[in-house]
Amino acid sequence: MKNIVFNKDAFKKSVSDNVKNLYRKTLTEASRQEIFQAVSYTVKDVIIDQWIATQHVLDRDDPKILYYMSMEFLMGRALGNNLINLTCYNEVKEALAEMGVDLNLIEDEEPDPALGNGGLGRLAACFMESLATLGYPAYGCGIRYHYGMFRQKIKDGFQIEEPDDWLKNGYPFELKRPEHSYEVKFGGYVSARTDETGRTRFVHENYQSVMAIPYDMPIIGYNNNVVNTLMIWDAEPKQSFELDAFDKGDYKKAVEQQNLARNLVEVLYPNDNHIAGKELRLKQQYFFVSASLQRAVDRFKKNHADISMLPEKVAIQMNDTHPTVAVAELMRILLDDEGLSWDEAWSITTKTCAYTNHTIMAEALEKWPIEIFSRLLPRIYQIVEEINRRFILKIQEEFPNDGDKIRKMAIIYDGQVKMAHLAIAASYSVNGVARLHTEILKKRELNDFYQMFPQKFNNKTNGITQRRFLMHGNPLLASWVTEHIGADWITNLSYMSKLAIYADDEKMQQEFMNIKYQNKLRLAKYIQQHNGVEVDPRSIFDVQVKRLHEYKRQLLNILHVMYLYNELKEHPDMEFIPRTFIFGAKAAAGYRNAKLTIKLINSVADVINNDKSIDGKIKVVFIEDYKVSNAELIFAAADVSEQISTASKEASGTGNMKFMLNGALTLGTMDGANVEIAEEVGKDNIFIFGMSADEVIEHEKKRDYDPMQIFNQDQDVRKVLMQLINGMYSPNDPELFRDLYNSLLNTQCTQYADTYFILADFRSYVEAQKRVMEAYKDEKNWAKSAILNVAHSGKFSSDRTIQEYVDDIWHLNRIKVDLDIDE
Ligand code: NBG
Repeated sequence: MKNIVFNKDAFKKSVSDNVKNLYRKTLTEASRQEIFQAVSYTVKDVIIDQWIATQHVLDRDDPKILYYMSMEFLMGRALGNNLINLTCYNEVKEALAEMGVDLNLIEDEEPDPALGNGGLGRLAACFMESLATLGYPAYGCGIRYHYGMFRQKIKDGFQIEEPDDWLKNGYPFELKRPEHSYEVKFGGYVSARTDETGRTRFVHENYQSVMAIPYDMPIIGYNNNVVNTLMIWDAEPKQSFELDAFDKGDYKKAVEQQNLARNLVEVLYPNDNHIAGKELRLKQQYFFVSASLQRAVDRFKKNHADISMLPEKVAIQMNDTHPTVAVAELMRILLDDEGLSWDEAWSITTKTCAYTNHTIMAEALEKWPIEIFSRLLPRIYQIVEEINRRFILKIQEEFPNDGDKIRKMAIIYDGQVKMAHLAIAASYSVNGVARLHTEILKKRELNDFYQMFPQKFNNKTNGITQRRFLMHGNPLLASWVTEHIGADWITNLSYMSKLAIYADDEKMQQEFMNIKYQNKLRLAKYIQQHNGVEVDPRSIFDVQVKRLHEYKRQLLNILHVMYLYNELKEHPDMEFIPRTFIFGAKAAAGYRNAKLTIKLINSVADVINNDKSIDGKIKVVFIEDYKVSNAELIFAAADVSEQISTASKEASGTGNMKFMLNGALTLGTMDGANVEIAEEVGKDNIFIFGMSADEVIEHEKKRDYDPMQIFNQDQDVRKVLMQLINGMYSPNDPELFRDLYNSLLNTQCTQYADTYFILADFRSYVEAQKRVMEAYKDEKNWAKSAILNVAHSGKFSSDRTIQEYVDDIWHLNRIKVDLDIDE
């Protein structure tokens, strides 16, 4: 059944009416932003019917529901993707064209809702989309940050952060739901009272509280009428100056309570894979977790009198440790509100909560000082203490003669609350996000826990949604694929393998390369407009876009560019295929080496792009404000995908999958999901280099790595590093890049010199880059490899990932939504 009978005239009339009603303007008088709003409201009208119908199915069938708890949802723009999933993108485009409106320009008016940092937040967004497309009932639970990920400006080559005021014009795809508001309490103290039945009750007093107000955003399944909900919580003060009886007349407290509400959800912490450890962050965590759980339990209780049935109807997935207070909050609700015994409450909690680990980076592991935790969340802290007490008894039982285990595994130790330990103790499932990552968790990082609970551990290799990253981002390639193998890939990406038989077909190769060329033209135009740099669409587009982090080794990439430039200067006639090195990356505002690396990339770009003597053979481009919307253009245009993290450090990566789906060849280390990409596509169609994870871990253990040796022995390395400190790229301030130089060589500046093995992998990277150039010379063979990359991307759909979560962890059933349910 086609879900929407698109009525062009009705659509056009609705858009004109909306412009009139919203702005008192005719279409010709309206601005693009106003037309964007009007079109979005028209689309929302269509969505609402499906949304209501989906809710009615949930009410009628009472299926098990997933609550996906995440501090981050990096949604990206909604309009285009909503139209695609409603299967009326082309019809709307046509209708608007008849009205003299270009849909692409209208889409550009939408702010990117950037309520996330990078991979972790974007994964949550892809998961929401796949859940809806597969028809699984799910709520995303998060925070309605007033300011999302900062907007990046580049000034004199330096990153400047500007606030992302994404709500400034009003966001048409959200719906405020004040009728589902909840109170969330902070601070105060807990006293124990004995009630009339003789039971001890814990009463929370003298607290401050805020109201949590949910805003719902629709998550539209592809062509199936299913509309799930992302509920993100805003904070409002409890009725101005309303205080509990206890505090009546306390003016100061009333003001504090108002300020709490005002600050709580103001801004997303812009750290990726790094914890700032700020008190406000813990408040944010408890705030959205408490509100979401209260709503989940209320919803459950509407249909069920017996709370012990909760695990049959509710699954809670914790996206990293950020929402881990959920386990203690659920215990609190079950103990204090529902009056269950500890054992009953624990049994329910540990059948309901599951945890995903997204990193082994030490600086990303959440540990809260007891002082902060207990002061902010006194009752929750009591509960965590009791969980810890019982957990330690279990550890002693399991490892009777090993006192060290308690030190290593306790939830509270050394004055800190360790959130990962709490998550593992209270979850029935602990998963990593790529096979290698999960193996490292089991064998090393979480080995103690794995010994104790082997049955909890499992792997769920990440995935991405092909609806956004192919259909929407690369319509030319999407149509070409459909033309040749049909449209099944849209909802089952494994069908892509049918393309493989065409990989040797020269006509197909040409068509593919032509599409790539068109996409490169599109990106070249964007770069011209945004950077004022002209790039040759016939050059190799070699791309590294992702968060700036030392372990992701953007520094290795730019050092290689510097090396290549030296080579070209020394051997002007050497064989060379023109190359455009494209970077895009935000650095956390306080991360000095990351920001300096951005400056270095821009400085190198300045020198090389303006050196006439190399004839434009190398261009370096830093794309400002890398975000979901320009990412789609970039993936579509890439020839080479740089995935060059130090092996063992990148848990999975998901950009790697988006490039592959768009027919770029990976140049990468055997890290994260690169390992599985290599396995799927075959070693002839990928460029692998560098140390293995085992080698890296071995050197870390032995502490026997000495980058200075490489510096002394490899003249090319030496030359490039000297150029960091001789003013070649910073004539006015030769010391500018000293810290980067030091990070590679100087043990005094960092704990270990070259923590991320950049020099160790440098030669191997240079060799791999040579292989890339050799391969590109043979255009037909390159096209073949590129087509095979698309063909073998099937595994990396988030549809596959979600189905595995459903089969192994959540055990949900699909719903079916017919639009005439109410008629
Ligand atoms: C990130 C990893 C990535 C991974 C995403 C999604 C965190 C803490 N982790 O490798 O660094 O792809 O999570 O799983 O942001």
